[in-house]
Amino acid sequence: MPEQLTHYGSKFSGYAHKTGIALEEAKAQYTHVEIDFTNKPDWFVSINPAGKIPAIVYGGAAAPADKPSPESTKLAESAVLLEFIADLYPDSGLMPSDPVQRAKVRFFNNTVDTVLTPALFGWMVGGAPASTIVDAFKKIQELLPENGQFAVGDRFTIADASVAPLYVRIVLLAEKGLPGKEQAAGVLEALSSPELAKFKAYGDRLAERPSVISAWDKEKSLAYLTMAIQGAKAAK
Ligand SMILES: N[C@@H](CCC(=O)N[C@@H](CS)C(=O)NCC(=O)O)C(=O)O
Repeated sequence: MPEQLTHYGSKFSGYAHKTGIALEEAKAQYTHVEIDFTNKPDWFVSINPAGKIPAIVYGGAAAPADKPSPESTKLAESAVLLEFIADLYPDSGLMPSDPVQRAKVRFFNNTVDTVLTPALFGWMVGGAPASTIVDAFKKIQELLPENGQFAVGDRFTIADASVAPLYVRIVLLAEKGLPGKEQAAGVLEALSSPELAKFKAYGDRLAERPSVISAWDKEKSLAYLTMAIQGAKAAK
């Protein structure tokens, strides 16, 4: 039986969206502490010295969010936390038990982190063209199994929790015509083409998942991302 778990996240952070989804999928018992990462409380560095969300405080006696029990363990980094949540709840299927499937989950997540994430930032604030995102989508699509609804088969895993926050944000930004009309239109056009049909069906399936919907605040995310895009444009 897992011990007490406190999740420090934000409903408008893409990284914390990943861990929020995993906790919901695991049906974990946990306390969510909302941290505005654009204006963090001073005490938060005692939870994660790097000052970043998501973070998890695990174990020890129940205590206030800003003064966790000395017996608790403080953990950070979304990739680490996704595996930790899967380890705490092995029956959730968030991490398969088969070694080959486990390697596939990790390879999928590595592709999300090294290909799709930089593509999103380049497209969103760096002026990169739509093809940057489209090429990254194609690389993810190549990893999808021939049969199966999710990243590595028929069960939702932390691979799906990892890519979903990026997919929903890219679609949202593209639908709103951000970061630029041409960049947005190119992504939407590619998503409605047969070439990306399999990836789009997969992404849309994730977007409809209750865990994916409940672990973010779409309006706040849009406001934050719009501000980030405008800030980057003003700095040029
Ligand atoms: N590599 C980290 C990145 C986390 C991250 O950058 N979080 C942002 C919010 S989306 C944050 O906390 N930023 C505040 C800061 O850097 O001070 C992870 O995967 O958890």
